[in-house]
Amino acid sequence: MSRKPFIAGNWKLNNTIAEAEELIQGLLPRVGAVEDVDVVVAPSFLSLSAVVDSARGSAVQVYAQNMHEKDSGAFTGEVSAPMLAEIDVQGVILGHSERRQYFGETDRALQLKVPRALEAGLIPILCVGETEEEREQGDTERRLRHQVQEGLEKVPVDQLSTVVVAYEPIWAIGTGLTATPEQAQETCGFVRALVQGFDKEAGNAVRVLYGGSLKPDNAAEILGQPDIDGALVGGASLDAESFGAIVKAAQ
Ligand code: G2H
Repeated sequence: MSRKPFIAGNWKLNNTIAEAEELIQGLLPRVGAVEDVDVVVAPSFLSLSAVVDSARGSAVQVYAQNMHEKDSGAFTGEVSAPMLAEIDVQGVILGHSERRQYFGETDRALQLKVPRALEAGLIPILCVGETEEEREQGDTERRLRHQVQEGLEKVPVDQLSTVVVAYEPIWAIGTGLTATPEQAQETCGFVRALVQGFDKEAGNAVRVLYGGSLKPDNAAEILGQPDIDGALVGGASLDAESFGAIVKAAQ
């Protein structure tokens, strides 16, 4: 099964609108015409419109970093799927470990967010991953099973392979530590098997990404693993040259 590689830059809480504009302008000559890889950037909410406008007509897709599971209501400070779709955002990162860790994002909320994103025409990137303690205690598979099963439980079978799943070992995020290619392959293969447990064909087709301190110098080895279809890139996505090099490594 050949799956289209997928490289997403998660800009996290970085870049003013002016800085986001500058970054996308630096990226477009490098990756704006790439057709054989899905290239995604995820700026902060405030920069989304500006980046969508700059990227229009290019191959770069613009995603949000989060959304609420409800379309509207008394949820101060939140943004909904239809609001993102209205400004031509194409997808959304959901359940990033920083949202789970610092903002109390739960598997239960994700169970609602993932199908809601799909209904609004957004491609969800469902993030899963274990802590260092969970890995040391041999608890990685139990944790991932729970996250994948809750996150995908309410997704219609015919839409399962539209979801992108990002495996991000929490101990490797922004720490400079990277899973070895063997560790990353083994765990991404396990994530794929979990999706195959819902539906064999969807599991074969679903894109599984690796995330956690991915850089140009370790990208080729990690992206060369059979069950790794791309990457969710944080720090290295803030530099146009580095992100361009990672996209190239995926081609
Ligand atoms: C993991 C990753 C992108 P970084 O959070 O989501 O960030 O590459 O900085 O570890």
